[in-house]
Amino acid sequence: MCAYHCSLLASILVLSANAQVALRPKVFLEGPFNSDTGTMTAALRTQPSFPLTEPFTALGFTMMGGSGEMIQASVLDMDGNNAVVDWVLVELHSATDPGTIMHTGCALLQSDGDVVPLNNNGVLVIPGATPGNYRVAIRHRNHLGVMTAAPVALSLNITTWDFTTGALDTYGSDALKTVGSYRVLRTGDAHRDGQIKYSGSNNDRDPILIRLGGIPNNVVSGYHPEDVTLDAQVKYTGSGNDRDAIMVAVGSNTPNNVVAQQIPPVCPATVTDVDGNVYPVVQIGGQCWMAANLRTAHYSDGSIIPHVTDGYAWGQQNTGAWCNYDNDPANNATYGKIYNWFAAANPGICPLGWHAPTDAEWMTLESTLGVPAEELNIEGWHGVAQNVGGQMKTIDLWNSPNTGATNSSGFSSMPSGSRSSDGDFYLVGTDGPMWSSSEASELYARYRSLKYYQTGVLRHFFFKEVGLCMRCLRD
Ligand SMILES: [Ca+2]
Ligand SMILES: [Ca+2]
Ligand SMILES: [Ca+2]
Repeated sequence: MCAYHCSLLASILVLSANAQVALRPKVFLEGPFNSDTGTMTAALRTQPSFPLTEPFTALGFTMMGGSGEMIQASVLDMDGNNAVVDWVLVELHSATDPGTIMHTGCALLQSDGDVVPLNNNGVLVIPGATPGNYRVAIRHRNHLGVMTAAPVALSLNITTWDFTTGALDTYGSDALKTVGSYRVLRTGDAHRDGQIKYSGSNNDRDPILIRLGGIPNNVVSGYHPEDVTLDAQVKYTGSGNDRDAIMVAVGSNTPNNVVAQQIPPVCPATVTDVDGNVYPVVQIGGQCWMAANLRTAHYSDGSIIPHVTDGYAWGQQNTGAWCNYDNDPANNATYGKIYNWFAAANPGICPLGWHAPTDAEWMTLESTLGVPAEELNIEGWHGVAQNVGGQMKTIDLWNSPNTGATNSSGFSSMPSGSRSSDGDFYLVGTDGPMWSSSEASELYARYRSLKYYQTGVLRHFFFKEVGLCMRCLRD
């Protein structure tokens, strides 16, 4: 406990439960903070719209435990230093990969900064977390979150982290704001995307005006994300308004400044290949996948992947090559490039820090989306009853009936077709086959495919000289 930052307090309590971790964080939110008293105003708790169910799941936060938790309305009656200011989300991140969230737990924040369990009393226990080393992060729905710089040992012994004094090293750069002698979480992320912007696209100021029906002098009461001061009112003008709080956050003289949260995202929003192509990224379970097909013409070391258009030559390749479907460059932007397996299995095919998925990594994806364990290893269609293919297919591009397509996973699989070993092109509009890096035998390699009239995912193998599309997975 308390291995790195021992200005911190630690005390010992033996819990009777299974091996769990107990912690007592302390944090201040800028919006309701009063530096004269060193406490936060707890104005939201008296609002009828204060949620009794944790708000984070509905807002799309990554939940690794604690989802759906509720509080008793009576815990909001507590007054004084222990009055409830708002919900916060406590995350335990991997010690080795700071972007990976291992466990989450919902908690209440008290006026004096204590982060406490949902009964507003005692010591927080994170569901499912076992003793070990973690980075501890705390998030709020419209303040920028914070994380410990170094992994810290968590155990049954209560560990206290005080983010309010400046003594605790935090992850990234300048994660907290200094107010008097205190450190606080920065407010102003009304349009919640992990950054505070006053102007430009996706800024945090416009949502305030929208909440007010476009009338700047309106005031709307309640529990709203645009209330970045947490005084239970959304205001655009006048004293204590929420717009000024955002302007102050970015700097009154630098309205175009952007202040970013210093917690690494679980997955980056995009990834860029060596040619400069930018791909959207989707998180599915613990995996970060490209949400579009690869279209690089170079390996990540900059060397060229040969472009082979001739059909006979294509079938004779035993080294990496690419082409576009029908040799038509117009297909590149939508469907990406078609690669033979020799290119797909080259360690440099994906951007640095990314790789072609193995057969097992495809299974991880399939399992996350609901393919039963007993189906994962079979040759053929998986997850038909669970509509796993439908969860992965784009709702456009595919030929009718595009059975089951919802793209609810965000994977955005496209019917990109293939090139056979005779050099001909097949199946655009109907099939979306994608390589794995795994061999099936000397002549064959594993792939996955989706089909326009299928709800499942196909696991099968093709000759290595066949051309299929590719997805990359973050290491
Ligand atoms: Ca307290
Ligand atoms: Ca924002
Ligand atoms: Ca307000």
